[in-house]
Amino acid sequence: MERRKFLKKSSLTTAGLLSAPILASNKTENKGENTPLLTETRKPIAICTWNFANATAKAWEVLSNKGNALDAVEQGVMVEEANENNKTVGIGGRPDRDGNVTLDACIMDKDGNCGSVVYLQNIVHPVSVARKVMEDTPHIILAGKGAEQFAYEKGFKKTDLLTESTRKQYEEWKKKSKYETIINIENHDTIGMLAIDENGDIAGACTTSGMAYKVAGRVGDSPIIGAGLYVDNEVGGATATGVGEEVIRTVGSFLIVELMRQGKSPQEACEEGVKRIMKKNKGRKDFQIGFLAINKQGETGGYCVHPGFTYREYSEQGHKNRQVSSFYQKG
Ligand code: SD4
Repeated sequence: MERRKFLKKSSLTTAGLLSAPILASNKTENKGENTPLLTETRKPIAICTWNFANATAKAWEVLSNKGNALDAVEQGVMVEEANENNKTVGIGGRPDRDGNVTLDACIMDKDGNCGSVVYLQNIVHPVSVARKVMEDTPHIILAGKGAEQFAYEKGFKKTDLLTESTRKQYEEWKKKSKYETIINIENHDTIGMLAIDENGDIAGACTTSGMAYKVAGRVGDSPIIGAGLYVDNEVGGATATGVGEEVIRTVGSFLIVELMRQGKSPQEACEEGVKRIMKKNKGRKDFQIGFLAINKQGETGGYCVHPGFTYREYSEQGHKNRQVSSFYQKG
């Protein structure tokens, strides 16, 4: 009896606390869901972390042929999964400290459906396995051996993901066996992609081999819905690259989408996302994070901890590599 009363009271209090500021800010600042209706939507459009021109070109090919955003982001990031020279995604990705390449990926559609694979081995296209998890199972995340078995059942081929070049680098690394992040160089080529199609619908995908030489079994932010990727078709989408542990701690991509819902531009929301992380890491300079966001109108923005992060954008206005400002300045 006592407990029931308490629960009822506390949920009312929580509801009161939560709704008050939202109502107030809508009223006084006229921000949030109404504001975007005032501008015309820029669509179709595809953006991705870093300078992956071939990936956005592929996404654009899908979008400009009236394809949907979900197909565009899947096919776009697949370009990097298949690219052996990208040492942080798919085949050719750097292994964990035991020499195994383990992949993380996720995908999310306009209806909030999502699928994810974590710690997946021997499959070149984890994003497509994630899409199968989303479409063909009642689940969202499949891990490790189970995810691999599921992939084979869906017709994916077993492939050795360690290439000659990553094998050699790994042998070299083993001599010291020192785990360290090297800003903008070693660990940061994860591709996160967001797209809006002709219908104005948004989808996103994110795929990575994670941090090089990580502890076996480590999973980063990239396949975690809300951390490495989040899409809300009413508001926009966000994705992340960099040291995943820090992105998970702030549920970074979800945070950015929610900040946009409250009226922030994609740029402002990404800046706030990085600032939240830096607040928890006062004075730390040894890691990079890059956030990328798009809102329902096709406005884009990005922000990072250290200079060096860029993002690629493809729309009717052209195919551009966008420079991103950073929390710390050069030198
Ligand atoms: C991770 N966020 O696994 C990923 C790493 C990354 O480019 O972005 N690499 O933490």
